[in-house]
Amino acid sequence: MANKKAFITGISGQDGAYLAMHLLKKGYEVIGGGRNIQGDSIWRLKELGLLSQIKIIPFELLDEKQINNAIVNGKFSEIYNLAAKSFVGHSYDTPLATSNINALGVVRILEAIRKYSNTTKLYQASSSEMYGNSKTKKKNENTIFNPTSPYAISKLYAHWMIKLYREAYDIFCCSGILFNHESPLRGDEFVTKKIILDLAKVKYNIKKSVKLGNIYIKRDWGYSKDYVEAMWKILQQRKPDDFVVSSGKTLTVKSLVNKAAKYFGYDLIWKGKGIKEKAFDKKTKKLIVEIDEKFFRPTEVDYLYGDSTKARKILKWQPKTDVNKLIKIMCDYEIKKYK
Ligand code: F7E
Repeated sequence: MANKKAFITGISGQDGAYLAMHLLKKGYEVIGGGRNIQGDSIWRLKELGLLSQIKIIPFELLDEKQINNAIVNGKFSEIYNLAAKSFVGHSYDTPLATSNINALGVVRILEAIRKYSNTTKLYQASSSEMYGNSKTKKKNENTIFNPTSPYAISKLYAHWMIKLYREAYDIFCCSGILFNHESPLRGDEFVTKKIILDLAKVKYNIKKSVKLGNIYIKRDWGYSKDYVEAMWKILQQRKPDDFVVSSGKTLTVKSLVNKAAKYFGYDLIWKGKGIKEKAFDKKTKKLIVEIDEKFFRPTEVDYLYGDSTKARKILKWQPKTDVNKLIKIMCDYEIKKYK
């Protein structure tokens, strides 16, 4: 495949790094956009050994002029918009920035494509958070959205704008409605990484305990490396469309803690209720997990479970890594690092 040129916004994030790797393997020229493209923020690209193979340009979803210039000059075949304020918990403290970046930022890209580069294809990172507490058990592309956080609402706005530009202006733009997807490259504040990182710190006596919020919520967790393949496949279809990308299994934060703890040699027993609930190691009686009110959100999505039948059928995509394997990959990574 010659001369396919992809632009990834948010290239320094978990998905940006894995997607860059995927596209380079497919023979793409990869350009990345980032707000802070120096020092620590590009550790993921360094870790995957990609820095010498990609070009990174400063890119900010708030800056219309910069977006226009990047798109006019770049002549990209495909753009993957992965840049966002992505931590749901923070979105309650930053509703304006969240809306401006996650919602209006996408319109800035769509407008630039419509005006200056209308054959460029666009992938938009939509989110399972848009379903919020919708009553449907397994969520697919037709499930009614019921967003319950500033983050989810900003993503839903962008989701509808993508649909509008597809229908009104014939732009090839698509959304992947991705359920939670994790990896060793996940940011430290997201719950999977936080649990595993802190279990490692407890094990090696760097931390007293793992402190968590609501451990009874359920999520459908998959592996980011598998999910970036779906992003690419979405843009290779003849007709633009939206797809749910999920593992099809759901479990509570509490079961994830129990499973991960085993890799650190802990067999957890839980005692107490509500914010007094704690987990101890059965053998040594050592305190491992505590609940801290600080990590509860003002509103919560209790349960997310995705139905990716459409992606499996049309994209011929399916996850290769189930949640148990994902936990092992993430635990092995931290154990190696901390040992
Ligand atoms: O929380 C609960 C928390 O922050 C998962 C983003 O990629 O996926 C991600 O959003 C759940 C929530 O991810 C703690 O309340 C309990 O219910 O790992 P998370 P998220 O909010 O689901 C979606 C699909 C996205 O689009 C987002 O960009 O775990 N939880 N205790 C906790 N969460 C955190 N972070 N920390 C805790 O201590």
